This record gives sequence, C-alpha cells and structure tokens, in this order.
Amino acid sequence: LKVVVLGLGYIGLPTAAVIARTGATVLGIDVDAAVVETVNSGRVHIEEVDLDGLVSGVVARGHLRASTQIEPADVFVIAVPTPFADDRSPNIGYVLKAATSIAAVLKAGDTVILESTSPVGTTEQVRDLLARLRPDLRAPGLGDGSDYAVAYCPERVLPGRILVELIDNDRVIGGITPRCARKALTFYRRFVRGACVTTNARAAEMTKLTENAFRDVNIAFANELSLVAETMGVDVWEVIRLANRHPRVNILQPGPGVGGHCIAVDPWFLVAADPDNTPLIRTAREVNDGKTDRVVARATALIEANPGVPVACLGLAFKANIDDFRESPALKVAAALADRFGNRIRIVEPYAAILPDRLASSGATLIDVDTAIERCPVMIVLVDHDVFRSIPLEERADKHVLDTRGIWPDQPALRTPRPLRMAV
Ligand code: SAJ
Repeated sequence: LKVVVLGLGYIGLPTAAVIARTGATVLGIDVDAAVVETVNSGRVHIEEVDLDGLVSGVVARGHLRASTQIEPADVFVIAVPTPFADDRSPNIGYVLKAATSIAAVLKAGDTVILESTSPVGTTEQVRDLLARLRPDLRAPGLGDGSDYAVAYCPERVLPGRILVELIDNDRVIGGITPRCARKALTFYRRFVRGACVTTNARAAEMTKLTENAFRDVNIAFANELSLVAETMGVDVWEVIRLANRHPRVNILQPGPGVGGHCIAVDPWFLVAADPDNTPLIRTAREVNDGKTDRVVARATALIEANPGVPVACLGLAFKANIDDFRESPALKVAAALADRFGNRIRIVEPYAAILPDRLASSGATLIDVDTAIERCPVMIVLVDHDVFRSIPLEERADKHVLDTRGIWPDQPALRTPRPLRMAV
C-alpha cells in the first residue's frame, strides 16, 4: 500500500509516521523544503511526545520519506491547515490546492481522504474539483458508479497525546457515498484500535466542528462563573469542585482564555455558516476572548499595587505541559504586561529556550522557577504546568499571587473572600 500524506504539520507528520509503522510506504508532502529535509534526515520539526523516535525509525527503515513533489499512490490523506481570514470566514485554499495536486496523479481505485478541520461542504468541493480536473474518471456521488473514493475523516487528537490518541480514539468517517466511507474505513482499520463509525461527509465535517464548539461553550461557562465568583468573593474552583459532585454536572476549568489552533477557531466555522442561529456559540467565543482582557486588567492592578518589584509570569504555553505557544492566552497576557511594565516582567517558561518573538524586544526576561521564587514578590500564574503546581505553600506564602488556573488552592489571598459587592 502506498500512502501520500499532504501537509507535514502537527497532524500530518504523526499520521504519516503511524501509517508508516504499519509497513505501508508513506510519502509526506510539504511545501516547505526545510521541513522535507528535516523529515528525510529522520528528525522532526515539531515537539510531540515520542514522535522523534518513531520518525527516525520509520525513515531509517525506508517506510517514510518526504518530498515537495506529489507521486501516484493508493490513498491520499490531506492534512493541511484551514485558517480563517480577518472576517472569521474559513479559508480552504490550502485544501483545494492539495486536491489540485492530487488530481494530477489520481487513478482508478484510489481513495482521497480529507482530515483538515473544514467547513461543512468542503469534501463535496474537493470531489467537485477532482471531477472537473479529471473528467476521464467517474467521480463519486455524481452518477452511476465511481472510479475513486472521497471521504472526510477528522482527526481528534490532543496535542501532547497525539501518538496515543491517533490509535486509540474512535474515528468518524464520512463518505461522499457509503462506498467511499467503506473504502476509507478499510484504510483506518490498519492502524486505529478505536471504533470506526461511518456516516456521510457533511455529518462528519459538522461533527468535528461540534466537538470543539462544545468544549469552547463549556469553558466559556466556567470563565463566566469565574467572573461572577470574583464579584461574590467566592473561590470559583471550590464552587466548581462542589457542583461537580452532582451526578449530572461536569463543569470545566476557568483560565486566562482559550488557546490553541482548534477550539478558539473551529466554532467560528459554525458561526460563519449560519450566523442567525449561533448566538450561543458566538457569545462563548466572545466570553473566552474577553476573559483574557479581564486577566490583563486584574494583573495590571496587582502589579501597580506593588510598585517597583519584579513580577513573575508563570507560563506562556496555550495549555499545561506542552511547548506550544500558538494562539496562547498566556502569551497574550504576558505580552500585554511586558508592553506596559517592560523590564519588571520576568517570564518563567520551562518549555521555552528563548523568549518568543512577541516578547523579545519588550524588556521582559526569561528566568527559571527557582529564581522567580527567590526574587519575585508578585506572581501571575498563567499556565498550569506541573512544575508550577508543585511549588509548596512555604515557598510562596508571602507572595502576591494572581492564580488564573487555580493551581494553588491554599494560597492565602485566595482564601480571603473579598467583600460582597452590594447594590445600593
Ligand atoms: N482549557 C480551559 N479550561 C478547560 C480545558 C481547556 O481553559 O477546562 C483551555 C486550555 O488551557 C487551552 C484550550 O482550552 O488554552 C484548549 O485546550 P484543550 O486541551 O481543550 O484542547 P486542544 O486545543 O489541545 O485540542 C482540542 C481537542 N478537542 C476536544 O477536546 C473537543 C482535540 O481532541 C482536537 O483534536 C483538537 O482540539 C483539534 O485539533 O481540533
């Protein structure tokens, strides 16, 4: 079996490597020649648990190689980005470009699978494009019979657990026709241990968007609660812990906002498709983005109340225990504080060797946890990395803390309820 994976990013490269491990011959395509060279030398350009060892193994055994040029294959997996424009409308240009390149080498019997998070209807657009570019082949769903299959199968893996979840998660496989879905299912069965459930392409596309919108709406609920709890002088994390003892309540955790490239993006695909019917999904996005501004305001007030002293911002990553800073609310908060307070801001991020560009010229400096504990009387917790969570009370009892992740429930300031704001 020969498989071509288009796009060697956070999803494409691990997917290519996992398929290669099954013994298939895998060619990874990327527009970036540096990425191609890195993979061909058995190395990786992204951080993901155990990915480096897997890639170096499959490349050494000749099962995985990379190129900027597409070749004929039996299965094509599209895993390119689908960013959104400034007006929040999704851009499927990279998907259509990938499909165009596949058309040039497509032959009877092939399977084309789209994995990129996409607006509903994109897989049909891919099919339409292939049908137009290759009139010599019968396209699925447009008449009797078909010479190739087109399906949508969203990835659902969690950064930091990608290699495990690629294999263990259930997969939703949406075919342009039932026959397309069955062809794609046969492919996923090679490496997926979870259940493979088939449906049509539109339902599969909407399923993916729905999963991330569900999480965003639920995080927005927690973030909204955190603001109400502050007004009431109540510890929101305690309230959530207690409420979650109810058998049918399961509230997520508040934080400084929602980051990453999925949850903060995908809900907009649903809103863009049907603005009139999505007030809840849209508002959730606004609540989560608004939470970041609230944290900046609270941190600013705390820093101003402690003039002159160095301030430690703990964490820049978009979530705990990973080195991914893209779309990170922690980075946004740290950058806003650094713009305002310059060299008073010390950044503690064990997952960064140097300060990201956004902070480089701000005057802020990178320090380690021990130095922060020794020197910084003010601490702003932005990420719940284990290494921060494990700092015992005795090392931070006298600090002025803004804990946006609730990692230090025993911090004295948190225990002191603020006076209830009464209406007059
Ligand atoms: N967050 C909170 N409170 C919570 C949970 C998360 O504030 O209770 C924040 C995190 O700190 C982070 C953001 O939300 O900033 C997103 O983190 P995440 O761990 O929820 O999700 P991602 O972006 O790493 O991965 C998500 C996953 N989707 C779901 O869990 C529904 C993953 O399965 C998807 O494959 C991925 O998006 C994707 O590629 O779409």
